[in-house]
Amino acid sequence: MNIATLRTVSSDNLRDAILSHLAYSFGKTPEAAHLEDWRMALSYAVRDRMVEAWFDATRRTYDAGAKRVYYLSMEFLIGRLLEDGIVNLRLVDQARAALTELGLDYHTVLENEPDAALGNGGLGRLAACFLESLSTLGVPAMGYGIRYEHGLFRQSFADGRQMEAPETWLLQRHAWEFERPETRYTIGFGGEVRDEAGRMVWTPDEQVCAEAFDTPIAGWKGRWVNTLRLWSAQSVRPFDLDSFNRGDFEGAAQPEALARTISRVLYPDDTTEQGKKLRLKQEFFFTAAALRDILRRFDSEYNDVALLPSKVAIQLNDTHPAIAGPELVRLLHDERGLPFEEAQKIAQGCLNYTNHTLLPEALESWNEGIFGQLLPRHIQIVDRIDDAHAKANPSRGFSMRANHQVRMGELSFVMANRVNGVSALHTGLMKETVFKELHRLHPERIVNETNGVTPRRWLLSCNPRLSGLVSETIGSGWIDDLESLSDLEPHVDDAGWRDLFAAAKRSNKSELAAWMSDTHGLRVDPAAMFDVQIKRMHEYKRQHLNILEAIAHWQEIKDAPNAEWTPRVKIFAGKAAPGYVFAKDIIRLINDVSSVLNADAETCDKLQVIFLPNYNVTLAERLIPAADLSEQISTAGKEASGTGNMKFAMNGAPTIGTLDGANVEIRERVGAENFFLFGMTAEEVVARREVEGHAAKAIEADPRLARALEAIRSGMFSPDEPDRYRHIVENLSGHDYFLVSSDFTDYWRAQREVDRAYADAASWTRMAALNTARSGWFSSDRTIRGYMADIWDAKGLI
Ligand code: 4GP
Repeated sequence: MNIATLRTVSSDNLRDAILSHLAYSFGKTPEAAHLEDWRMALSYAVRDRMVEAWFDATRRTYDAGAKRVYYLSMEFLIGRLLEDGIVNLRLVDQARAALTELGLDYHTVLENEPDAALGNGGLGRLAACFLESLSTLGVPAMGYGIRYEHGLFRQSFADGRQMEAPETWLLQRHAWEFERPETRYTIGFGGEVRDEAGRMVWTPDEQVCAEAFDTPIAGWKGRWVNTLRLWSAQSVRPFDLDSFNRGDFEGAAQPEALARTISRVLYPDDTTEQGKKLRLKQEFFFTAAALRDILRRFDSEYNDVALLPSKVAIQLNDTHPAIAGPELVRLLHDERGLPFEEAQKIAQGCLNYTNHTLLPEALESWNEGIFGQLLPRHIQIVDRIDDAHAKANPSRGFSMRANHQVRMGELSFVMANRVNGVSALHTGLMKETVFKELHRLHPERIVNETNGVTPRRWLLSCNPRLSGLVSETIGSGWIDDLESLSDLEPHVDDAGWRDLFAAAKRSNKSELAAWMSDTHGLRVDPAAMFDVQIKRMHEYKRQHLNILEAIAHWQEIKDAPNAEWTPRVKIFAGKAAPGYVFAKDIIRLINDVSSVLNADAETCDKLQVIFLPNYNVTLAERLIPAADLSEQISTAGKEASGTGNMKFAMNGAPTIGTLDGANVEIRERVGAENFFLFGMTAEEVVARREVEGHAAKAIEADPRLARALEAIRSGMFSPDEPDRYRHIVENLSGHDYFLVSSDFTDYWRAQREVDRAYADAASWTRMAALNTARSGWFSSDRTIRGYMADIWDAKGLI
């Protein structure tokens, strides 16, 4: 190879650019290169092509004096970025050809990239979709979060039990970030506050340094590129050479290790005092660094802080960055000398808050002891805000301080210009439940922005067969105008077109089946219905309702093995929080049931249960295009929105679901006849809980349910430990807060309807295709436009 001919890194020819990076960025010849080197070289070659648009976006934003949007989130569940980049820059054919020429397989190279699991679930994945849509729409925006060294844990199973191992995505080289050693802020904790002639001065007794790492996020066609800025915690003190020279190597390394703890792990276990403190530290760490960065940028353009609300919109993704309220007030009042009321008003003009859950245990509140110790000045500011709010609304007994707790939801609400829910139902419930009092006081503040997902990743990139067919049928305008998927509608009645739609699904299923066989040694028949439930494990999401139905169905098949059954493979994937024992027990139960059912020669060609380990974005990208049926079966009133539900619909998998979260809007749009509805409504759920012995009554009324529960109770699925799941059975027959038993009978009915519908291939395909054609509204581009108009008052610059 003649290296001299390959000098230009920005070569138009992707192959040359890859070889050039291999040589000059990684010091490797093609002969010596490992797969990771190739992946890195390709990533750099793709990244180079974003840089110009990135600079351009920055320049245009400054030139236009445009309002900027800042999205503060503890989680950005971005997954892999290489394919995203290739797809959005429309380099797929080139990249494929270049790699083929170099003797490499495109998919093998892409799959070498670690999945950046810097989030737990929906809230984090939503943030990632939003970043991509913000770039697609040319909105001057920036995401701020934490550069966790360890993302969400890696899940495996031992005897069916969830095992957790650290996720080590940063052990491999990461192609996408630019370290910014010059962008560092010192963040303080603890210490004391002194009143110096009426001016409050906070002197922290602990400090860490937040250093920025930037990842470019390219929108569709690479026309606009925004930045995801993640903060890494480092010691402010230089390496302690004295200790080192004395031979105290541990002591010398300690400050660094302690400081780094803050950005080491996503969501440390917060069941301990130490864990709680660390979590609060993380929240303040990234929020304070972001605010300092935002103000620094603002100051470089304007010299009047009164302009802040017209130039800056800050979105708090849930309450995790809620400390932004008091911190911004502190920066403006304590540090810049603005009167308190004015500082508060400016802060309120910039801040907005998205609520993602109504579950009481997920609404953050901090013990005032811990809060006051770590943030002694902020607790004073919270009290002052609280007092002012109480004075302005004297007839209400409302406070953001109750039972020695600081309530972050209330704080976020009071400090926000707009507060939003993430689906119509959820927003309505926010008004009626958690924020009832505040909504009455500020009736204009709550707005709804139903979630969406980016069609670039969740259709174009993850499902090339279907997206190819869609583009052949209606052109490629749908990619950034998803509502135009409705142009597919006339084709669903064309048998020839339906065959193509069905063939795409079948090929996706065969591919998944082959992957499950190669990777997990599982044998499944791609002709069977793939019935998929993938999401975090939680009682409200009711994976146990699904497995209970599987048991009952299996028992029914065993009663009449020669009857006509619609073959099904039930596929589960999802992680349980390490401290959530009940959710972990549900995982184990599903695995135990799977062992028994899959080994049953009489039934296994009719019903199989599979639990795939280590659910992450990459696995979702594999499963969703191959799904026939989407399980969205939460107890009504509990799922704020769901976004997986949208991805499935888009990829032609009808939903079996309750009237919960965005299911309601999905059903409205795809049509009731293309959605398998079951279960109680949110209102009925509340009423049902009041019925004495509701679970026992439901079991008494449904012999199938009783028999399935009895099978679990008797130890049929855990013969070595018959009592293993007794507590689950007791829960479902007793308290049953999530109303699994009460919803079982109707779920069963809906599942049999699914069986019948699936058996009629033509009408099933029509239904699946209508789901795709009518899901255009669920693009995150639409959601972001909603935020721009209703919340941020921001404009796109392209
Ligand atoms: C999730 C909600 O549970 C889900 O319904 C919603 O679609 C998603 O946020 C995005 O809005 N909440 C979380 C969380 O992930 O950590 O509270």
